[in-house]
Amino acid sequence: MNETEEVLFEARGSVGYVTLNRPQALNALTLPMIRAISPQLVAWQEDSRVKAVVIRGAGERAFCAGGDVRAVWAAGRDGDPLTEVFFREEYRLNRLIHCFAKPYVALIDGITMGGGVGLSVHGSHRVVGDRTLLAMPEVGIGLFPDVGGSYFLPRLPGRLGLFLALTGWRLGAADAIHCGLATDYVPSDRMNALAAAFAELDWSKDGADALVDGVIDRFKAEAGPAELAAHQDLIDHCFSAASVESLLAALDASGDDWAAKVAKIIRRQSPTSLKVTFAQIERGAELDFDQAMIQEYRMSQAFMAGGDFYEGIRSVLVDKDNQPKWSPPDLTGVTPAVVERHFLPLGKRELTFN
Ligand code: QUE
Repeated sequence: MNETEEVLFEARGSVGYVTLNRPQALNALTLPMIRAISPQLVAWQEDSRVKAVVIRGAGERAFCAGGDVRAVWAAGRDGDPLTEVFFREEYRLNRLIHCFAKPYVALIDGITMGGGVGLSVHGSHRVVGDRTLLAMPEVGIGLFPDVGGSYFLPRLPGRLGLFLALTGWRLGAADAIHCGLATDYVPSDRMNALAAAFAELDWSKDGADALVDGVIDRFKAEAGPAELAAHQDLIDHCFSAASVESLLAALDASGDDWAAKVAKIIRRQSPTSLKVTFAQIERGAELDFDQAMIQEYRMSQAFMAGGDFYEGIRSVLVDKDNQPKWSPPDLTGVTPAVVERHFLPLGKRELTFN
């Protein structure tokens, strides 16, 4: 069994359990964790004794706060190849989960951002709890909503995907279900019992998916009202605009207090990230999963060659001043040619599978 201290594996009953085990770093996903999880998932997929996989985070605060972007930041500064290797292997793991042939149950009862969304949203069952705080906040660190965001965001109801991508909006349990990012709500005080119940199943009785559904049905509850449901019409109207500038104008013109709050959040994000992400979501609607991941790998490498990612990590995670100085500082400086540069093929460095 391929195991590091940063991620724990256990086979119990007919279930493979993965525990992300860096609670002091909100279980942020490192390259060694990716390199441990990927072969273990392949082994469990091929092992007929294993009927399902359950993934969770150690500790009560987080499922997974994202990719270990601080390590990637340091690598970029030092000219270390981690800036190429990390995204390649993370996106291949996202694809492995997307293609996983057995039930894959993610218990996302805590902070789940970026890379943590990539470890959960592509699975068959995503269970949220009272501690869930789910977001794709990358435009706030001069990056873009990756880990398959090109694929899953354009496929959310209405214009929610673009709204989440450009705001980094933090979803609780009810909103995560409203958006379709989560499948079920289980109260946090039942989450450990839920996790344990899968190992007690008699898998000879029924189809694996139906059995997993049946267990979750025994523990689930109503998540309550989703805040975003009340704003769906406004979101769908404003985020159907043809550009970032015009969707901001639509939010301003709505005269709605909540829309003003949304516009203010968007205006704090990296202008480059905003315009590139707008194009990413537009193009992603037309791509299949593998094409989406290839597009994202191109984008990741373009962002590594730019400046806003380094400034974003500095301001949010290193100096923590939350005063990023984006370059260019406003949307007018981000020309169509600059956007287009983030989608160029990479030749021999292109993302491949297998
Ligand atoms: C946007 C992000 C991330 C973020 C904050 C953002 C992200 C990420 C982390 C993070 C948080 C705590 C840690 C850590 C990383 O924060 O992707 O190592 O201990 O991983 O605003 O995309």
